Amino acid sequence: MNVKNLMAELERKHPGESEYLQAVQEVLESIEEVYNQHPEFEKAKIVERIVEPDRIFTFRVTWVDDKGEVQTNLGYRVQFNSAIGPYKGGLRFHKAVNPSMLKFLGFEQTFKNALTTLPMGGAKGGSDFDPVGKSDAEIMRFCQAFMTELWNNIGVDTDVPAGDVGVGGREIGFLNGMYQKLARKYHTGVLTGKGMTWGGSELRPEATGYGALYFVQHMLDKAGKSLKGATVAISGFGNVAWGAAQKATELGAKVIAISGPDGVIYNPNGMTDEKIDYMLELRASNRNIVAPFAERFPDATFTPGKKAWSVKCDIALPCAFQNELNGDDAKELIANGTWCCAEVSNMGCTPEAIHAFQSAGVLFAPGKAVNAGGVATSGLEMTQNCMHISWSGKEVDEKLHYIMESIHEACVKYGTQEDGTVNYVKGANIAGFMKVATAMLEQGII
Ligand code: 2IT
Repeated sequence: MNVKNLMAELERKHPGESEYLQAVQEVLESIEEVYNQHPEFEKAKIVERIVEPDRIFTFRVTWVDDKGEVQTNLGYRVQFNSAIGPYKGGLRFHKAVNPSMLKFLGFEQTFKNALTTLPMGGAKGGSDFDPVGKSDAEIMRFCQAFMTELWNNIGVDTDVPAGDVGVGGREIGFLNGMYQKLARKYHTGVLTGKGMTWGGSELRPEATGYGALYFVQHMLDKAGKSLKGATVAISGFGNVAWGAAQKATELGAKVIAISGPDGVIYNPNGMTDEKIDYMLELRASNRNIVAPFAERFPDATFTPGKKAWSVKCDIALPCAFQNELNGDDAKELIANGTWCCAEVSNMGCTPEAIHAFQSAGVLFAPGKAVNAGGVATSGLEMTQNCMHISWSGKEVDEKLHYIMESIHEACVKYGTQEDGTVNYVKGANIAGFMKVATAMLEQGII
């Protein structure tokens, strides 16, 4: 394999798909050396196959808003790779959703799911529907309209969607209701992230953030550091940021920043249960602003237009969106003494930021390892649904712990460098790739 030639070919085939090309390039650069030691991969053209999705469904979603006006959005499902199991991955509702974004997410999901130890292939989907400012009734009508197109392409053993940015428990409820009505199939396992009374798993809402902090714990242990007393800056205030803030606080760290598109909240005294609960209220309001946090809690201050990375912290946890932490942000963090950055969002850091962290000796781990606890717990939800049982929160948490530890071990196995430190980007990419590539190789040319 020659990364430069492969990337040139992909750029020619998929011009302008910047997020997708960025995600592919990162993985190819990490695996190049190992790949070239496997002539059987080269012969089966594994890499040329693995970078292209199996298929993409694109559809129109038409619905009527509260004013009676007809609205039209685009809907997608990218079924990326099914070599190790049925397609699995979230749905993102965000105004910037396009095929490039969903292809990058589906590609990342394929390797992330491989890391979880569970048998799940990779997928992603969503819509350019913008939930900001929408009423609950509008969100319901949109979800129903979206499912009228999607239902025929998903299923318990084929493709199992879940939430992502803009899709939480409320949306999964509306989507599942419509799925059952259309498909006349009442298996509880066709979507994950369900409510607790209709097949949801304990701890699924918390799992992405909790899993991320378990991973960070292992990473810090290995480096002889600890979360205790560390200051943490978190971007975002949604489901992922909420779980991360909760677990970081429980493990003895102080969460001193959260942020939104409108600016940053500086929270010098750390989180309380009340503050963490309020994050849920902020999210549910559909306004996508974080400023009211400082009105509600006077010991916190709001600065408009600033990112979480402007706050001096030990540990930075991007929990919002891709490329939300760039090279300049990384430099600012490094100058302020940050010694660890773990991506909790998918591809939260730009390549320049990752490079800056790695050159400065900042502990860095990529999203597909750090945030895999979310989809792993979705996998556990599928298992419970298929067994028609539900595990206690304690049982799910134990399994989540084990999975995050396994992912950390896989990163160490494939990412340990000559000086004994771990390159987690390389480790995660090689570990995920080796599993999917081997599965593809053993199942022939299809
Ligand atoms: O990015 C992700 O891993 C998710 N949005 C969760 C996907 C899932 O199927 O639970």
